[in-house]
Amino acid sequence: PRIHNLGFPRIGARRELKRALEGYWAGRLDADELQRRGAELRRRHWRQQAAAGVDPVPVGDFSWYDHVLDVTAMLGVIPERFAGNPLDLDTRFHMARGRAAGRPDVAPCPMTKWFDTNYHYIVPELEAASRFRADPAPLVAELAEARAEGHTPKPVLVGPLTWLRLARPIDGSDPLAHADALAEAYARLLQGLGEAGADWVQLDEPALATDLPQDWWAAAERIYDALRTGPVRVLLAVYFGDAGPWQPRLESLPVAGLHLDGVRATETLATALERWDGERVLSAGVIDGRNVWRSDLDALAGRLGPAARRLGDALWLAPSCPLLHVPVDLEGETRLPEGLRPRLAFAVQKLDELGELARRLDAAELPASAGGATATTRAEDVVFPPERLRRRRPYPERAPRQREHLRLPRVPTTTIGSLPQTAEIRRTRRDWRAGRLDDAAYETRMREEIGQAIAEQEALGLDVLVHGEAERNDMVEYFGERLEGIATTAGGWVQSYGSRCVKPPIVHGAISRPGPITVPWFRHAQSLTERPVKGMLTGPVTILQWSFVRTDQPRAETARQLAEALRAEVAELEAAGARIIQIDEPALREGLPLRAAERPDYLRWAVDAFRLASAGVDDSTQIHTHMCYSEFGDILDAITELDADVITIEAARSRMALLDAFAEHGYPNEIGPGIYDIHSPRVPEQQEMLALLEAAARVFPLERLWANPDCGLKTRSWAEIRPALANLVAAARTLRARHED
Ligand code: THG
Ligand code: ZN
Repeated sequence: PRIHNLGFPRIGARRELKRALEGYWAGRLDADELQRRGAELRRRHWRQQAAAGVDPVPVGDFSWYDHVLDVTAMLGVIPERFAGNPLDLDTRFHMARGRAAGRPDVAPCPMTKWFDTNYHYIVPELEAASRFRADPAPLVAELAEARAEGHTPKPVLVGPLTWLRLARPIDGSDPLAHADALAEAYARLLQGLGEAGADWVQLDEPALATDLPQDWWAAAERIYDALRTGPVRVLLAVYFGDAGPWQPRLESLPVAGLHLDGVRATETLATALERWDGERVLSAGVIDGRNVWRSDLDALAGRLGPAARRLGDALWLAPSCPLLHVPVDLEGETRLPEGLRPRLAFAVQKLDELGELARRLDAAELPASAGGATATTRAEDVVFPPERLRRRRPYPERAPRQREHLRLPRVPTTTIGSLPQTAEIRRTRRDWRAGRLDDAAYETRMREEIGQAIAEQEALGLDVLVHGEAERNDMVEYFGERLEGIATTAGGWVQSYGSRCVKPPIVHGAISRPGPITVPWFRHAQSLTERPVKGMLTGPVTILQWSFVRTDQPRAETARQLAEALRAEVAELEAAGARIIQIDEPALREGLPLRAAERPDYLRWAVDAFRLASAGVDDSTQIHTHMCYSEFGDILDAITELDADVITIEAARSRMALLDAFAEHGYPNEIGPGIYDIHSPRVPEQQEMLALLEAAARVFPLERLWANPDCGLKTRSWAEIRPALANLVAAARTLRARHED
């Protein structure tokens, strides 16, 4: 068999792309230097892949900001407010980050999650009047680069169906009306790539692995039919699942090659391997592109042996999906726990595995038996003891006890948890990690930061305070570093969006809590004020969702173990005097399976995990949760079932549209719809926030309403948040006075 790769991480093993981008945006690097550094990364990545035996190599997986945006630009679909050449790099940066040539106030295109990953793409904006002007020039240039380096390049593009499915019709028009024009535009792109010497072109169609309505399938058939006569061979890549009931329809699309996800859809690939006739290429995605574990090559060789002998070079081996979602290289990870490293494979190691697998198959070194280590228990078997999932009394009976305990005004003011991470705080943490600052000095500095944070909040007149989270980098990494059974890496960066990356922790064993995590910081903060300070935790589902997790047990079991550890932390916070404990679950929504049929099961154990973490407290202790980046409409039942006393949500941007959903559905407990959009440097006026509060007060009684920003304040500066929070406090006070009775 041949081996190929659907896509390599673009960020660079040392985040070279991030450095280059941020240097360019800050004006420290000129466009030539930026281009030089990008070319250097591409060259290095092609060499690394070729060294592993990958042939052809992917081209077009590199992107300056987002590969969906690159295709949008090559299709020439750019919103009017960004008038400019869509193929100019700066135009793409403007679309991604806001601003337009000479105009600082132009809103960026929306950004949202790429399927069920932590990667964010720039949403194409489409209108009835949109027209395509296809030009593959940027990709053609990279193609030439790869050829000059002696590689056989395989251009990679987000496929037409997926692009159209992800596009947002801003005028409410039907995106399918563009299907034929889009097919023509893609045909033109393929034509250009063929003329530039491409043999194969990979079209990525993960949308075919979601619940796709019948008319969309009809469109897929029309579009691929229109592409069949072009000069290039199309490799259609479906990943993150299979086509479900439409799998036969997928397999009969007129393409020269088909890639299937053998990790998420193992059975579907097995069936295809059995009956593939060898006239078309079958790409078997057998190495997990969504996780960091080494593969069981013996088992894979066993599974693939017969098809490999029969199909020869019509069988291609690949990772299950592009390697965008895993870190680049294990090299340099020297501080992992004993015995973990040999179990891990990052992108470079995954390609080595593919090479090794191909060698074994070619040498017919087939093991007698096959069978990899997969989970032996199922999610249904994971037991969340029911008696530990319920607060003692229902919310209406808890609320008066909490009121008694907390003595807060109506519509209390608070913030979500994090306060500005100043350059000073970052430097302190860096110095401590590098050993330039000892533990005692670090702790002293952080306690000073907490002291300042408490004083600032008291001066602003906030009712419920936070310690500010100066000691935390990424919240998930922070908890990962402090729990047993979870490892964190030195440089295992994965792109989240643009130049922004995260280092997902690796859950490799049984999770336990060796000692208190947040309690000493809380205790210090609460000792400085009479007002309640919130204990601040990240929830079990979010830690799970933003980590690499074990595959030898169900995700539900990992969530349960996380919840037990957090429950112990909650108990200790309460014992230390916390009257309010917030457990954030921003990733609850994104954990939803791509297929509707699998969602109820997920929601059941996700809700149970939150309740296991939170329900152990006294009825007078108030549990808060916070969610953002989400459209909550379809999970309102689950949100209600969390039974948090208070939920704070992102709402300011949508001008409280979200409230309608809550109003319609009904939400029985307390709610803090964000009235200050923290994603913008703008300082909202008191009147503006008051209007949002009044809108909320029409839906919720004042007794169940809170006033707070949309999200944490760590990305903002004190100069921005001081006046904004002062206005927020004033707005709440005005509201209270107006509604005195
Ligand atoms: N943590 C984790 N996942 C996330 C978020 C998070 N996924 C969704 C959303 N938030 C993604 N948003 C961001 C926002 C900022 C950054 C990363 C993801 C970010 N990262 C720093 C950077 O790239 O410079 C590195 C952070 C660090 O030093 O640890 O700013 O909040 N897990
Ligand atoms: Zn948030």
